[in-house]
Amino acid sequence: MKLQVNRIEMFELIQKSWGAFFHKYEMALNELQSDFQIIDLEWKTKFGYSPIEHMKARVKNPLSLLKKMEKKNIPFNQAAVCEQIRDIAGMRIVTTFIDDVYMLKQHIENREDMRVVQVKDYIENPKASGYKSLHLVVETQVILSEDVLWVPAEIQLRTSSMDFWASTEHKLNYKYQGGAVPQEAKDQLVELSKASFSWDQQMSELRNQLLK
Ligand code: 0O2
Repeated sequence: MKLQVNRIEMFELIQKSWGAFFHKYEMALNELQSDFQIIDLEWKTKFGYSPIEHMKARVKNPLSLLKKMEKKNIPFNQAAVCEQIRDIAGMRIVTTFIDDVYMLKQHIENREDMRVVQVKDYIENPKASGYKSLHLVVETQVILSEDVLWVPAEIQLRTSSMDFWASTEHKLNYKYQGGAVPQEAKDQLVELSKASFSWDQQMSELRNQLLK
């Protein structure tokens, strides 16, 4: 019961007085969105093809942030949260083909205004749930009038079919309050993830044949 009260108090505190803390993450997402919009436009004009199907950005909401702090046992202070939670700014980029995911990774690694600090390849090593995606934890440069910030952000790269699987699975899990999903349904989700990956692979093969 006490934990519940604490959570409510902390939630209210975050909502009331952490506004300035979230600003740098909003700025970082503005930067990232504009960077990838430029890349999308440039590739479309130059090559007639952009690997980016669509993208989405979000700053983690206070409740989701609190849950993560509890899960990771992070003290309730901004410095610790900033240091230990790297996905407060989150960007998802959805591509057509698997190769596009790795092409974008390469592009991000080559940029001077982003530093890749961690790579989690859930395409090569899917999660037990069947989740597939490539996660890059980056620090992105934000130039202020009198300062330069390097703000942490997580970029999730995945194909349309991985995205379809992840958003559907998320909705199904949410319906079951995250945990009580029957084992049979979990097994089915893993199978569906494999099936959708096979589509991804076949589409890639088809593209390679046509490009030849
Ligand atoms: P939301 O709503 O996206 O903010 P770590 O920091 O490495 O100790 P963490 O942060 O759990 O651990 O990292 P992980 O597992 O690499 O990535 C977490 C994010 O990946 C999740 O964000 C989801 O967006 C996505 N994700 C991971 N596993 C699954 C899964 O099984 N199904 C779906 N649909 N998505 C998954 P958040 O923070 O949970 O939420």
